[in-house]
Amino acid sequence: MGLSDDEWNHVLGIWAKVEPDLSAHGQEVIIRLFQLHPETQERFAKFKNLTTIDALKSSEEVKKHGTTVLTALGRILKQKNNHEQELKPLAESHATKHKIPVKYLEFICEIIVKVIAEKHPSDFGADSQAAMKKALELFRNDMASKYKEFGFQG
Ligand code: ZNH
Repeated sequence: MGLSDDEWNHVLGIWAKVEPDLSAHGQEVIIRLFQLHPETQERFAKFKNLTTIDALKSSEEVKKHGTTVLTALGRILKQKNNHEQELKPLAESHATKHKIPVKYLEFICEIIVKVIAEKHPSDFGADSQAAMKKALELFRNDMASKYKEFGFQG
């Protein structure tokens, strides 16, 4: 089920507040993902050496990856569900190369909502949060169905 115009306005409105500081948001999301779900860090050959919270926090590579992830996600959200072109290459790499289970996408989406809520308490009210959760659910569902097209059960 899609989002209404009003819901998309909420999603893109809060995203406009996230964008000016995308790398700090991205860094926080990645670090929290690794802290809460250590098995996710094992998927990254390039982050295996970062074994302490201080190492994660001071890593420019982590920051850079966080920016990459949120930039891609922002591009997808801005398509308001007409995201086939943006989603397909991402689904392909995550299905065939990185092999990232849908469960891990759930983890990161939940963390994204929490990080935005903490950083923007007065701009991310209940309606916006609900709209963002719905948009991320659409994203995950479409990733999951594309995964299957690429032969990955997720
Ligand atoms: Zn991911 C990579 C996005 C989630 C893991 N990613 C990546 C990139 C991007 C992204 C854009 C680059 C390009 C390619 O494709 O490769 N992600 C993203 C997004 C999301 C994600 C948007 C959601 C939201 N990932 C994820 C998760 C995980 C991952 C959850 C795990 C757990 N990724 C990954 C890896 C990689 C990537 C491993 C590779 C890295 C390097 O560089 O090495």
